[in-house]
Amino acid sequence: MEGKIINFGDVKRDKDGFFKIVPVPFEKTTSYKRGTEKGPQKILEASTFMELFDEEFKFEPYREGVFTYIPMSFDGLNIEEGIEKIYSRSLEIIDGKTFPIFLGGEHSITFPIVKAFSEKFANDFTVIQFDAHSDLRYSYEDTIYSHASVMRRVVDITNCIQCGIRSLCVEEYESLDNLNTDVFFIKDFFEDKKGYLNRILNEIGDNVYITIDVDVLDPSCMPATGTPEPGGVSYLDLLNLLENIFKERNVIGCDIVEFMPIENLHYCEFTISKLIYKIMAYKIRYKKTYRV
Ligand SMILES: [Mn+2]
Repeated sequence: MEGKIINFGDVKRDKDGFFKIVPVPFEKTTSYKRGTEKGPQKILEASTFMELFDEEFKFEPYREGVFTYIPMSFDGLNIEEGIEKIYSRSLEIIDGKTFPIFLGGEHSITFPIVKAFSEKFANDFTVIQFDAHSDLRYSYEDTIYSHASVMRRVVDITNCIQCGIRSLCVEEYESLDNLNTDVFFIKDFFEDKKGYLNRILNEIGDNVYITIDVDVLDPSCMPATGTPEPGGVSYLDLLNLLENIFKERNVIGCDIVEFMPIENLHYCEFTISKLIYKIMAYKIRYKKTYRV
């Protein structure tokens, strides 16, 4: 484990807090470059410099209570053992009353987390993925638990909507008709942003889990990721989609993955830290006005 334990936002660590921040610095299958294991610590460090007042909603989201877990350790574990550890830890954390936010690490962590949610929520939820890549390969580099095949595992558990997609291989494209998922390509977003949101809302159930691969953002605002793809959404585009999803549905938890810090490019960790705080603000702002 690296560094000292920081509570997100540098507020009092509240074990009964509504928000559970779970650092999962798992990195065993990244393809091009390494460094996502340092993501959670950098995000937590940046969060200590954030203003805690949300100027848009005029409240302080942290007042619902924040508890950041000690980062999980994967030393000496192989891929399968790491996945199993994330699954059993998630089962302990998910209680249906608090709101967990998992910080990757690589995208592989989403499968064991969703598997744990499926036990608690009896598969009665949709997974919305924000990502440049569809991650639907059956396996990649000799493992079915690769970050590049994570959604292929997830679509076997529950139905999915994939947003922001602009990179996939022919095998993935040809499999789309047979899989429990809908891919919404990025081009459709830039042609009609409102229509894109409505398509998402039309296809999702009452309960939603959100997985955000930071490479859904355009590399101009988020270069700090292992496999960046040009032509992504802006920070404000992403916030707008998220806000409307929180407004219209019951979001049960989320993860933010594939952040790979770049030395001396600290705006990236500040961007993600603020993104997480806005998610907390949306959850509080809308949870009392909409309930399934
Ligand atoms: Mn991706």
